[in-house]
Amino acid sequence: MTIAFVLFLVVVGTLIFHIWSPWWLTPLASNWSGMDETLLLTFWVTGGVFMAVGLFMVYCVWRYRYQKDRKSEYKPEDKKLEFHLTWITAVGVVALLAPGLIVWNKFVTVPENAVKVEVMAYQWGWNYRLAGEDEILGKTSIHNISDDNPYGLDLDDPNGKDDLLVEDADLHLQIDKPVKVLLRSIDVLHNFYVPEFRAKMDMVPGMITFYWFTPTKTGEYEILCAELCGTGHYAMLGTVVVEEESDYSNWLAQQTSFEQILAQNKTIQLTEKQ
Ligand SMILES: [Cu+2]
Repeated sequence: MTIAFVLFLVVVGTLIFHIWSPWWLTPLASNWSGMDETLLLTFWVTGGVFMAVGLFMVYCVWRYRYQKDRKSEYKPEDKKLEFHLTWITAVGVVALLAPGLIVWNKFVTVPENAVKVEVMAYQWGWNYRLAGEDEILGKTSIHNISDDNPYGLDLDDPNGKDDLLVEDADLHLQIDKPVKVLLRSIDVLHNFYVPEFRAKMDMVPGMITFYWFTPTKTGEYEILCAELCGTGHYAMLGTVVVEEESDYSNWLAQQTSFEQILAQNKTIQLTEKQ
């Protein structure tokens, strides 16, 4: 009886803790309410199964407790029960997976009007590249990466000349404008994660991965690296500032283009030679 009671407390206690838990989702600041819905559905399915299995165990411990003149029965198979359990499990697994696949498909189907922002991860920080006035990001290649050209921009591609290179952990975005985030890494695996946007994806050296979202609330949001990437991983932080168009334009005007950086480097080299 005591064991049944303790088991019952564990089941009910877990439920109460889950409902009143202080560790709940941060307020949503993007269009991805679908992520929250799939997450809640997962909680319902796994929570329902947890309650059912837990309470069934409580029942069994109580109902079939030891009694001197009672004999146990050997029943290795039950076709009907197995049939039902297989179907219930199948429905549960489909409920867990199907909505996620639908949301994932939307997550990587980028709308045409999305602004392209490249995120360049390194041990241990974030840099960004935005398209200049031509709204086209210049071509890059890992073979071009050097101290003078940390993004590996193609010097022969005219589209890259006006690209804005943000060598800072702060990224500004305009509210209600869809963004396509192009993810690159210069060294090891990283993961660009902003909890409020419900968006994250691995960044793989030599590859460009991507997703999109629309920021829907102004404010400052913390960027976390969500892939263990070395001893400085915990400190690989940054900030996304979502702001109105005028503030965003002001920030954009302060950024330096690739062309300007090339010119600066040339002057430095020339003065060093003299
Ligand atoms: Cu990292």
